[in-house]
Amino acid sequence: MSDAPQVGIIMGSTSDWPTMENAARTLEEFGVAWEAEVVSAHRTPAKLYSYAESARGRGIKTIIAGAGGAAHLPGMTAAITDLPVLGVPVESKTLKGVDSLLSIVQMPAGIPTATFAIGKAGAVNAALFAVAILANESEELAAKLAEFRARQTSQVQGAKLPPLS
Ligand code: RP5
Repeated sequence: MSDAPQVGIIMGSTSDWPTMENAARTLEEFGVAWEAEVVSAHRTPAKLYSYAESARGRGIKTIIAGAGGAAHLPGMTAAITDLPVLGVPVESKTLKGVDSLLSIVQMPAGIPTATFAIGKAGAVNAALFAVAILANESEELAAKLAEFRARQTSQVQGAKLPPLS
């Protein structure tokens, strides 16, 4: 697989990294090359524009965008590029990420922005979704994804509940 990043992970703040590194870790498990940057829709709007506008030309196939609070980063990114944008609502302190979720999920018709679960589950699933997108063009990646799913199924099938405490 090529070393050039195929997935761009962006987030509104360094404070989002503990959530978003779960996406990076998941991509690593599949050997998918990624890049990560802080790109804020409201603090660095010019950087957002240049990042999103240049992404396709740099070989990026899909962008995972995480943000919290008034989380307009995923939607704004999707407005600038027609690459698939996978939005991760980061858990906020005051509203527990419900604000982030609603900010990302309620895009008006015309600019689709995929929306995942709040927090770690969303970051992991966005990465798995990115792998699924890339797997359409890679038999090697499709096989790895099938293996991952089979392994997960057998782990659950073999799970033992603890005795009553
Ligand atoms: C958003 O504001 C970021 O995505 C982050 O989740 C939130 C808080 O940012 P900091 O104040 O921690 O930098 O833009």
